Amino acid sequence: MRRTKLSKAIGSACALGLGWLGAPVAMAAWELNMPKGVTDVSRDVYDLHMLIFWICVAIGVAVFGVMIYSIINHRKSKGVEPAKFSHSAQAEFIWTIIPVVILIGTTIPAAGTLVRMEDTRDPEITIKITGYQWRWHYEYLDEGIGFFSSLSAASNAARQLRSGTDPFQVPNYLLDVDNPLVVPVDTKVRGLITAADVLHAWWVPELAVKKDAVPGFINEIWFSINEEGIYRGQCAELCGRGHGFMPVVVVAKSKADYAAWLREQRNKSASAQHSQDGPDVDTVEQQQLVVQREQQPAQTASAKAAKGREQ
Ligand SMILES: [Cu+2]
Repeated sequence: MRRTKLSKAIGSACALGLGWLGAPVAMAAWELNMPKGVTDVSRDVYDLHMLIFWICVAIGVAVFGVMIYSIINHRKSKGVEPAKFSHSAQAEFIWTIIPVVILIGTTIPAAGTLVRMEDTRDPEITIKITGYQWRWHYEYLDEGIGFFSSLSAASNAARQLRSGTDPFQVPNYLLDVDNPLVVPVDTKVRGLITAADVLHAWWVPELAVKKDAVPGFINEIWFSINEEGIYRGQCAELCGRGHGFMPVVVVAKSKADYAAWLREQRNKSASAQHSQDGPDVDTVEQQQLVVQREQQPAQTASAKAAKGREQ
């Protein structure tokens, strides 16, 4: 009688577990799994992740299955006498050979994907990506254009202490920028990633790219996006007070739209250079100074306001 109850309980627990695993729609809605992404490499990474996941599930089911079976059927209360042997060459051979086969079986596809991820040869576009406290700078090396990408004004206003704005009402709160990185689809884009102050990391899950930005070093990444769209990410290396406020936004446009965007950017930078009123901002360092100067009055005002509140 007790045995029937126990078997029923185990059976319903297993059914529940299998039902949950077999519900991809529900899982997608909960965003439990990693995204499939929009590049061939990101899909390879996803497939690899799922392959390893199912191998782990099979190992878990086998190990816990044997354990639960042994606990139930070989328990002391049933009068089972434990085995007395202390050595078994056969058992040792089996528990060595099975992990070796699993390791080799997972290493082969993993190595192939890793090699593809690192193959930055023959890019069509090269962009230098520099991390700053707390914004990104993108420089299109072959086009002579570059710009800073900072947290959007709406998110920046809502994040302030006692801003009075409900962050849930701000679209893409903390995941939106003023100037996104714009790239064409079906094009091999190489990123040269570095930082100008402290460690940062450029991370866009949909591209399966996450790479450290290290001052004094250049790390390489590449991606070729298959679908037009907006892909969002964040800095993934704790880089100071504003770490949560330097998102990454990549906009993938059709090749024609990208060419139009490029023309617009060139015109913009040409008119900025010829303007007599504006400061001359040829280099990244000069641009950063301009940004700092623009922010200083606002920071001083907010510091004064904070001081006023304290008194
Ligand atoms: Cu950062």
